[in-house]
Amino acid sequence: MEPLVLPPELCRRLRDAERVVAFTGAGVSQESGLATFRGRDDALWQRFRPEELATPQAFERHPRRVWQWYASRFGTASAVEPNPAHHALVRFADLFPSFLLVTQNVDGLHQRAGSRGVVELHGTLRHARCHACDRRMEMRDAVERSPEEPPACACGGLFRPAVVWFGEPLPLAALERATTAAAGADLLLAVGTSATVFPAAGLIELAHRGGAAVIEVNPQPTAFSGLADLRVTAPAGVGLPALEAEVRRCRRAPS
Ligand code: BV8
Ligand code: ZN
Repeated sequence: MEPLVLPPELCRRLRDAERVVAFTGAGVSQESGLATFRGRDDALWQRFRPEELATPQAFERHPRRVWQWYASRFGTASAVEPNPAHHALVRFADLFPSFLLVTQNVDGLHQRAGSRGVVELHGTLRHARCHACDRRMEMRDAVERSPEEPPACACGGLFRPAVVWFGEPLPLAALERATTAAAGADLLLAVGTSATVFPAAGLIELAHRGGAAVIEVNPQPTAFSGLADLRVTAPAGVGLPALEAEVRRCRRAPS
């Protein structure tokens, strides 16, 4: 990737930035070997339509099929490692007085890389929860106990992955935390997201309207590329370390 050169104005804004939000999607885990949802030809949704699998209706109609898809995704996510993009985001947290990592991903790789206080807008594959009574258990135990079909809960309901499906509300506390941080941010990094799923994707516009500088790290353009102050058109595992070097250079600059 050609060396990143930040326009002086952006360098100044990075130097003075205090409140930073990183907003990530499936693209940040792509270099770990996890398929994304859209874009690439190995995208998950190419093989399955979201309506078929990532909805409560799909689970109620085909519990075994939906459970097996998530059990397999849990296995895959457990078998891969965080990549340089995840590790760069851990280091970003030390560059600014206030840093919040908000992810749409359910793979837990940010936490495994060492990121703390991660806001998971779309839930997590690490846990299963009862579709009827919300009781929780570790996904590892649930899949071990019942790889082929959703385990039954003592209440008679079925366990499902603790992710947010289409048509389901996002966890209120997570959404409020992310919304407040984005609205008050000086800088928002949008990394590896097609920004097509709402209300999560609305965070980018919200930050921009609140006066934040927006930097997009994505090899492809997205619907929000037009409002980005900088586009790093590279894989996140390459683009984020390069951006980190530039941020360090700008923040050493005399204020
Ligand atoms: C809800 C969890 C209402 C499960 C997922 C407006 C407002 C509110 C809702 C809507 C609205 N318009 C439409 C809706 C409905 C819907 C929606 O947004 N639909 C879309 C398809 C139009 N939203 C919902 O249903 C949400 N719920 O609003 O409920 C409500 C309120 C009250 C009461 C009842 C109901 C729930 C949405 C959550 C769905 N769950 N996932 C699971 O993971 O299986 S969504 C799924 O898509 C994942 O979470 C994923 O993260 C997310 C977004 O995808 P991305 O992460 O961006 O990934 P994608 O593959 O799309 O893009 C990857 C990008 O990376 C690409 O741009 C690619 O170029 C780039 N890339 C590739 N390689 C790299 C890279 N970048 C960097 N480096 C690389 N190496
Ligand atoms: Zn139950």
